[in-house]
Amino acid sequence: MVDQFVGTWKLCESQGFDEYMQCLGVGFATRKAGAMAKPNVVISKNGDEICLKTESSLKTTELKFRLGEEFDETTADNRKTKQTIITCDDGVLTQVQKWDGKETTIKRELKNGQLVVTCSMGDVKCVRVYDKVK
Ligand code: A9M
Repeated sequence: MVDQFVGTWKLCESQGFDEYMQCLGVGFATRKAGAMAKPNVVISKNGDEICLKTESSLKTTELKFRLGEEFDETTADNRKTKQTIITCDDGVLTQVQKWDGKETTIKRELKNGQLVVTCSMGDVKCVRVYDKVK
């Protein structure tokens, strides 16, 4: 059920983000900018189209997608992914990104009223927690 994710969320905790960005291949300066950013994530729905907007003073990205339908994506660190797919099962929104023969998974789920985002690539795991602001 995607409806539970709809709202505006603000980053409040982040663990392992620098290591995860290194694993993605993000350079030093961009990693420092990424570490400083305290983004808001705005999730909305229009029919079966979902919009996931990540807003920060440094950069804003917006994804519009339908569950289970592949799309190409340009990420905040400028990777050009092919056939990104986002599915929702058992209350977990799972995004799989593929680029240059690499793959990462971003899972979003609600725990105790917070949005918990777990990014994994190989053995590297990053957890980012967002509080609901509205
Ligand atoms: C997340 O909290 C985790 C998504 C992980 C995306 C990793 C992309 C690397 C970011 C590179 C930083 C670029 C500098 C601009 C700062 C913009 C802040 C964006 C950080 C995500 C929940 C949000 O869906 N995703």
